[in-house]
Amino acid sequence: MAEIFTGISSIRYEGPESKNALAFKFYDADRVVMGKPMSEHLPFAMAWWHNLCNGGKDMFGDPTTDKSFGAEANTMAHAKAKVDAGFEFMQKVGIRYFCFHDIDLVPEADDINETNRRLDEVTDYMLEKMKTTGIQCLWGTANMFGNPRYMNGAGSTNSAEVFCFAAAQIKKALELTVKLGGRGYVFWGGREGYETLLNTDMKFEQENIARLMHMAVNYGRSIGFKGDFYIEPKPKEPMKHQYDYDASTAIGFLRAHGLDKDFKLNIEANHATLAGHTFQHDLCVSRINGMLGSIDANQGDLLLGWDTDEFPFDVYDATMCMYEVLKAGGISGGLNFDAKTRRPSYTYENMFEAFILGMDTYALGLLKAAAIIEDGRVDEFVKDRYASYQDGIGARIASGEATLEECAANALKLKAPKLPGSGKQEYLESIVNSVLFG
Ligand code: XLS
Ligand code: CA
Ligand code: CA
Repeated sequence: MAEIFTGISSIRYEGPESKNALAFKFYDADRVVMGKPMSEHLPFAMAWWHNLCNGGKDMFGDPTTDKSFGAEANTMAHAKAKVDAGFEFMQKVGIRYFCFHDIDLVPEADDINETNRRLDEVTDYMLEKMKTTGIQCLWGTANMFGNPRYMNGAGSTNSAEVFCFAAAQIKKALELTVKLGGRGYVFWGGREGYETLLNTDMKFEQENIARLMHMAVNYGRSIGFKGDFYIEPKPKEPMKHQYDYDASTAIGFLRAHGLDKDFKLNIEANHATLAGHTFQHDLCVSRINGMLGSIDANQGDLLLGWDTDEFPFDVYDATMCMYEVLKAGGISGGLNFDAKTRRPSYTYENMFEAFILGMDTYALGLLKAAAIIEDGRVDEFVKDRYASYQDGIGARIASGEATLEECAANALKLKAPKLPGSGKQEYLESIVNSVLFG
């Protein structure tokens, strides 16, 4: 098998002083941070769709990058060339995981039976590569948004026939995820939403999504899938309203339908900001509910109102992300670069530069988050801020023993409360700056 990314060798750590575009400045896989090597804190994954399938096509123009990898489009030869390219790429970058949608792997046939046969063939080929390289599958999923049959959703579709096709795709994608040893299985409900309530029975649609998820859990467990199922929240795009709006909404849905034992969340940075939250907000909501499973590590552009899926370079965001991950005691999933190079960055070398940027950004995020925790001033401040709940009436409130009458009597006795302690936001922000840049 011929080398695809010729002229690019394995990417090495050279340190912050390095000017070599094809070297890591901060990601040093074996460096131990808070008791664990960076590579374990940061189980990075390559998204098959962006890195191997997406050539930069957008609504206004054709692809700028050639992702044929020497094979004819829409053939099994191309599917296998993508496997060759993907494994060579991951080995050179030092990425240990990948994520996939079913139809990222093979061209979809008119007959789903033939698509399934192709999927079997390509995953046999992937499995061989996985054995020789040690590269693993982070998660699998089914693309239930691209094909026109999903115009009205998959679980939420108005057509029982289409619902069955979604079930068939999930069944196969779960089988493939088990075959490839995937840690997780994702539901991103891109078309699970609506354009107008004039034609939509929202209650029925949401219940049907839950029914489909229950079917997936039952089947997955029956074939030995032991990993987590994930919902990946996103508020909009492609639909105007998507049911999995944000982490809180998705957790409420999972609990309402008895799915919370089998599901966690896959939080994507760019989706959180589209929902009007910071990335950290949705990570924190997931963490405090015991549901932080996996992360799609990208970033959006706050000047644009859509999902730009950029490689992350914002060290503040990466720091606050890793702060949540460290507070969660790690995640069972990983950090998937659901990100694509900008359209004018069209060379193979640019693909490597993008991953170097993302991995270095998260390495910095990890180092800085650990430093904030080790510094201790932020944690200490937060603890002190709630000190009034440590004894007296405060302790009775926190333990759930106090009654409304008791609290009210306390207020009447005090006549007027003291002002609560200062929030000192600016002081805390300056601590973060001095930890980041001091
Ligand atoms: C799209 C989503 C999608 C999921 C997987 O916005 O990010 O790529 O991660 O279906
Ligand atoms: Ca996205
Ligand atoms: Ca994603």
